[in-house]
Amino acid sequence: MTASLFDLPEFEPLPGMESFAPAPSPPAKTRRRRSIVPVTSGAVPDHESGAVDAAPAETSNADAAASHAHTVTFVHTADWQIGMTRHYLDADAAHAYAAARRDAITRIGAVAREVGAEFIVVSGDVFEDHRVSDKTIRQTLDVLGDCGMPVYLLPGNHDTADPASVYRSRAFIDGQPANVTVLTDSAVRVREGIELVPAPWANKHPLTDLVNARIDCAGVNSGNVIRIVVGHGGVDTIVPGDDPALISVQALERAVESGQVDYVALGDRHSVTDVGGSGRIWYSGAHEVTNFDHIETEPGHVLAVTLRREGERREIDVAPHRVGEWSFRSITRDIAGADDIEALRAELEAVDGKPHVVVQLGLVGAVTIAEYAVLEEMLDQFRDRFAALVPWGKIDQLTVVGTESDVESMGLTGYAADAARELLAVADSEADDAAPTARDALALLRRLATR
Ligand SMILES: [Mn+2]
Repeated sequence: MTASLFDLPEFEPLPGMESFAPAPSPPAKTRRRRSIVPVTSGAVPDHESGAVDAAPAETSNADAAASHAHTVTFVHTADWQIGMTRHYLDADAAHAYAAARRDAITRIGAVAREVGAEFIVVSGDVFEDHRVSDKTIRQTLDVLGDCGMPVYLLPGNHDTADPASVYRSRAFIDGQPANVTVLTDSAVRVREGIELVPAPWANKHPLTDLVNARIDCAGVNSGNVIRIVVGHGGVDTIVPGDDPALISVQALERAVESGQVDYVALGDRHSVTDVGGSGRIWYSGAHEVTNFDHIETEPGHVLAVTLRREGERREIDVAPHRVGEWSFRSITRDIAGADDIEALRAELEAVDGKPHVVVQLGLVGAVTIAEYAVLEEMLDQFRDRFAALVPWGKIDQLTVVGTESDVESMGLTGYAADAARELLAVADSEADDAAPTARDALALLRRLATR
């Protein structure tokens, strides 16, 4: 098991592990302020250090101190996994979903410009894997080129920086826009006073806490530099187990507390998550949903981060912005008759933006053959209207209860009536694997017979 539990496409929490998966995350619209003095979130003055450097010689002590102050605003995002597909989407929906995941990058660029960001960091898993098509790579690079500011890409566990890496492909190298940088182990000086400390994945099974190892390498931060760590993987306070690659939150907090680093921009977990108690260690979450809402609680966001550092005095402002448009919803309902079917109809009807919503439905209970036929006809219609409507694996276990009189009411005779009775016996048996198929066949038979 690698440290990247949360981006496994179909990861379901193990029994008793539910409490680990969707850790508390802030409401999307809440602005998180931890500033000593609130930082104005608009455009960051282009070069306050430059401006102060140019100030006349009679500057006061306060001005002299300010000459060492640095402020930066940037956008933190991760886990785009461009090229990802979901098996439950048909061709149309899959196409729309892929396009949405690209369009969300365009919205990230817009958010970045709106908040006055100087750059965008993508904390790993930019691409789904090494096999993404050249077309996907080229289209992604075009969108990145249009962001209008530097974009730093970190190789994560899906897009490791190994010899077969996407980043070494001809399509990537030929198409790489000037504003796009693939991060390596080397620290990056964005500009005076602003530094990135990246911890890329060189292979899929690191044997150490890469992020804290890179922080150790970066050493003491004596120069009043704003240091932004860019890392990927599971943290030990959320992911259970003893994987040596798990990132120690305690070590991160020490680095933050001591002033060695100012912010840790993490990727791998698809829900936006404030890690630990410092308010300076975050997962941005995926920019667009990748899994159902009982697993991913807050995907579809990016974080606008403003950091200010002036000697001992440090300020931070972290604000989530919604960029995702799709949602994957898990719904379970007990169906015990016509009223419950109508309630479900009303609930599904009320969902906004159906072409961008995938519903996973777990129905339990018991219905008559006639009710089941109504339910199936209703779900058929919704299947056309939602991006997808799929049964929720083992949870979906509706029992069809029927009697001889149900079969008689279909008005069938001869072989057809015998077949209906046979199907009824199978549909009623809880143990039979063919029960769901028998149930569907009965409902279809009823719909055909009562037309
Ligand atoms: Mn990952």
